[in-house]
Amino acid sequence: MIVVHHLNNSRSQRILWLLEELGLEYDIKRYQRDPKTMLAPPELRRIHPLGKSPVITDGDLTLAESGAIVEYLVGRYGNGRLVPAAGTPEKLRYTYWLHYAEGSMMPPLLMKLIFDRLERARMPFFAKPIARAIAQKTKASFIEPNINRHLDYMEAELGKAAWFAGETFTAADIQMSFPLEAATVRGGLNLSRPKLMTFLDRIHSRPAYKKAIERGGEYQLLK
Ligand SMILES: N[C@@H](CCC(=O)N[C@@H](CS)C(=O)NCC(=O)O)C(=O)O
Repeated sequence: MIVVHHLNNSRSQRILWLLEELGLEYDIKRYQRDPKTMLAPPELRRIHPLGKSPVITDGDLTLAESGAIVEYLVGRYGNGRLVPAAGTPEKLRYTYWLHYAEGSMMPPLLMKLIFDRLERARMPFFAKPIARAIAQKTKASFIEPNINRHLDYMEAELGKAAWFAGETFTAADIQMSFPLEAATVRGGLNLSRPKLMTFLDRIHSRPAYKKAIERGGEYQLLK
């Protein structure tokens, strides 16, 4: 049986969604973020040394890293579903977006989260103006322009085809959901980028997405 080690409000929601799209049976082992630090609890490090979510176990196998989990699940259980045919331009686009989500889009969104928190953090009064100035300067000069460039790029790419890899929905769209959802809460993604917002509407209306939310529980992305 596949077990998803699922942290509330996290990327592991994506894996539940993929499993629902594939119609596979799975169990969920739940972990709660520390309400102050928002970090995963130490129990998750017993499953994988990094203690990050998602991690899956499947028999003797323990696998972390969302992209690797997606590739494993579609490869082992997909029977060709949710992946373009080998050797096609769509397959290359699929591979590109599967890696882009965590490799390129998440880093500036994570930096935004950290610097937003630094700006709001409690600290001695004399340190606050300095911390705020550093946070604001870093966001304005580096992080926000970077995020905007990514958003413009993805908006243009979704103008070329219905889904990220082409005209057919694939697991790359599942992998891309998390950075785009995160961008709506902390990256300034809104209706000024209609293709991306329509993409989110379309994925949110998929029955498998809804079922995964029902099973996963709380899914409020961090600000
Ligand atoms: N690139 C990794 C990132 C994993 C990751 O950072 N997961 C977050 C949840 S969204 C986490 O476990 N955060 C809690 C912590 O760092 O303690 C992946 O895609 O699996």
